Parts: sequence; structure tokens; C-alpha cells
Amino acid sequence: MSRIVIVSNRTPAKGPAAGGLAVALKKVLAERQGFWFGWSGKLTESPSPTAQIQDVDGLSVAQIDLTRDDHQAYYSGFANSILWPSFHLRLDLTTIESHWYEGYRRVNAQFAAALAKLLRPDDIIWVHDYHLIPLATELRQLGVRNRIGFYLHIPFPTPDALYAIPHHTDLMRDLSHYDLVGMQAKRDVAAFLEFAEHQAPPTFASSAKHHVDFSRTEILAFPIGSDPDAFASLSVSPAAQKMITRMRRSLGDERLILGVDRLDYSKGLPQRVEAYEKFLAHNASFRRGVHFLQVAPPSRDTIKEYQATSETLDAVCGRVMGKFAEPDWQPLTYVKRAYGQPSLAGLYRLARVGLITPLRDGMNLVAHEYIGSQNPEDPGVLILSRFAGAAEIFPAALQVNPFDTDESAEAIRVALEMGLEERRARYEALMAAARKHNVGDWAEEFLSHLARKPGDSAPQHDHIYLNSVA
Ligand code: ADQ
Repeated sequence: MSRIVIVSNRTPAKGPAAGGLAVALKKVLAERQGFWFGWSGKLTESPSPTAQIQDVDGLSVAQIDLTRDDHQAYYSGFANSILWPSFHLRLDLTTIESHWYEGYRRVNAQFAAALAKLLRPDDIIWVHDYHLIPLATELRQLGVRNRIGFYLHIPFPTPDALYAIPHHTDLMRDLSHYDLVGMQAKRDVAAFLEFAEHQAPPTFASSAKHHVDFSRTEILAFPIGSDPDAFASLSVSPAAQKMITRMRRSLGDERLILGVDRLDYSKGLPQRVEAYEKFLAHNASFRRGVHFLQVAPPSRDTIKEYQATSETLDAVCGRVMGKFAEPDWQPLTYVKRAYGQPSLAGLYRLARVGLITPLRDGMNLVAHEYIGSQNPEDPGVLILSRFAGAAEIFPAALQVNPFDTDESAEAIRVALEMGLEERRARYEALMAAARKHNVGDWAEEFLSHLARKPGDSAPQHDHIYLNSVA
């Protein structure tokens, strides 16, 4: 059996804190052999040409160091100040510095040079996420002929947003050097196809050399999931119970509305708090009977747009407190720290409403984890943004437009008033969908497609081959 090589910006750390994705990919590596390749987290004076290989909890992990300047240009610059906001349709939040692109390509070339030395001819390479779009191009230039797959964890942009990215044609050409490109949702595959069809508008300036030939690349939606049964067990574990007991003590009879996110502008946090504010304003009888807990640890906080989001959220939470708090009742708690999965599972299980309203999200695994953690006898209600990839697989959630805070406020009321029978029916449909899309099967399905040689018969999948549009 071929070895599997997983490549991502960061590699898994020691210890049990890993999320479902890391657990599933570790399992793949344990079963098939192979290794994980990525950045070590260290910044050095000169780039390391060769990877250091370490054993991390029985897993072989190869890592390279980056220079501070390269890392800044590649990670905070091109990946997170250009690609992340554009792919999430926040062109207003992009910062473009042209030299970042050179750093981005330099790091991808450095990854490729160090990785190529470790490869065997039949290794299957699986590259993760927008930091590493050019990796296949760089590997191909070094003569690597292996099967290489790419998975995009974030949404694919509409053509206009894509055109706003410097060097977007090069990036699309980079994608055409993969054998398989996996996306979260059908909407992302459709956006990709739209680019493919419109990439060469018939103007006097268009010429065949600008066209990208995708004829060798398979583009498919592989919606990622969590391990809902693991969350079901975790939610009744002693660690989860400890969190539940602690929360019950402070909540009393109040019903919990919960949000759990990284502090990121794509997650729609200020809009969410505003929706809760409107809910309290329009439904006075619910005041003192509910509590909203938002868990949002800072992420990428050296980037100024993230600092601004944090400040906006502080201000909105303060406003709601000022408007509605009483000496013996607080409408919300905002916690800026991360919790381990057992504590989160406890919070999910206790929450009568899971309020998951990103403005745009590749998938949103918190939605999957919330569903997995519910008590089947007395489940909570999931309010879900229709702009999360998860919306495609969870039609039984209460779906909202997160920009329309009146609609989200109304959904909170509907969720709190929903009877047990409807909650159970929705939960059963949601849990069946979460199980169907579990992360273990996701990894297996992606890899079985990637392992397939051209000419092999296609397994059942809702797939799309792109013909050359040149
Ligand atoms: P993220 O944007 O990080 O991931 P999400 O999928 O919601 O978003 O969460 C990933 C993991 O982080 C989950 O396992 C979750 O439990 C954990 N997490 C989130 N907030 C947390 C908190 N406050 N404390 C502790 N843990 C927290 C990107 C894409 C998503 C896509 C994933 C996976 O942006 O759209 O679903 O990758 O492909």
C-alpha cells in the first residue's frame, strides 16, 4: 500500500488536545504509514533546506524552519491578509503588499525542496489549505510525478473576489497541477466552475496562453465532518459533567444560548451579539430566563483587522450589558480563551440553543460538534448561518441570514419556544447527517479518489471533471 504524506502549514503537536481533523489524519497515517510535513513553528536566521524528522506520539513528523521575513510575507501577509479575506468575500479587509507574493512562493518552494528529498515514487501526497496552493507546481518542477491532492478548508471565492487577488491566474494554474482538488461544498465547486468558464472573456486582449487547462484535474466537493459519536461520549464524560455542573450553578434556571468560535471577522460575532440584543429588546418576557455565552479566543492577533474585530466585539458586548444587565442578572458572558474538547462538549450539551452564524465559512465544525453532543432525549436547537458550508448538509437546522439580525433574533425566539417533539425530529435528522459526513469517512473518501489512477473506473461520487477551457 502506498504511503500517505500529509502537508499542512502546521503539524500536530504532542498531547491529546488535537481536534477531530488531526485525530482522523493521524489515524490515516497510523494505518497506511507515511508522515506529516509542515512548518516547525520556529523562526530562524536562514531557511532550513532539510526537514527535521521527529516522532510525535508515534507519528512521523517532518518539519522545516522559516525565516521571520518569509513567514511574515507568506503567513500573515499573502495567506491571511489577502487570500483569507478574499476567499471569505471580505475584499474591504484585504491589505495588499506586492512583495508578500514573492515570500509566499518562496516558502512553497522551500517546502517543496525539503519534501521532495523525503518522497518515494508511489507516495500519495495530500496538501491542505490556502497557504500551500503553489506546492504542486513547485514539486512538479522538481520532477515529482506522484499523485498530489489538495483540500481547500475555506470557501472558494466568486470570480470577482478571485480577480481582486494579485496573481490569481498563477494560483489557478497552480491548482491545475494537482490531480484532485477537494472543496467543502457544492457552492465552492460551482464558484470554481464559474471561474473556469469566465476566465477568458472574449476581449481583444485574451490569448490562449492565459488560459488554464484543468483537463487533468478532478474537482469535487468532499464536505468535512467531525466524529459525532465521539462527541456524544465526550459530552457525558466526567470532564464535560464538571463543566456542566459549574455552569448550572451559575445559570440557575436560565437557558443557555452558546456561541463557540475563533475570534475571526468571518464568524459574524458582532452581528450575532446584535441579534441577541434585538431578541432581548423585542422579547422582554425572556429576559432573566436566558444567558448568552460566547467563547472566542483571539487568533491571528498580530493582524490589524483581527484587532479591530476584537475591539468591535468588546464594544457591542459592553453595549448589551449596559442596556440589559441588572444587579442580579447578566445577559451575556464573553470568554476570550480556548477550552479543550471535553469542556466544549459539556457546554454544547447544556446549551438549549447553538448559535452558529458565520458570515461565510468553509464548513464550520462547531455545528457538527454541537449536534454530536446533544442529549437525544432533550436536544437543543441549532441556529445555523446559511453561508456556512454546513448549511448544505444540515437543512434541519434553523437556517438564518447572519447579516439580517432581525431574522436571527426571531430564530432565537423560535428556538427557545420549540417543543420537544420538533426538537427531537430535527436532532435526529441532524445527527444522521453528521454521522454520514463523519471525518473518518471524509479522509478515506478523499484518499481513495486520489489514489485512483487515470482510467480507473470512478467510484460513486457527485463529481465533476473539468475539460480544458483553453
Ligand atoms: P476554523 O475557521 O478554525 O476552521 P471551525 O470549523 O468552526 O473553524 O473549527 C475548527 C475547530 O476549532 C473545531 O474542532 C472547534 O472545536 C475548534 N474551536 C473553534 N472555536 C474554539 C474555541 N473557542 N475553543 C476551543 N476550540 C475551538 C477552518 C475553516 C472551517 C472548516 C475547518 C475544517 O474556516 O470552515 O470547518 O477549517 O475544515
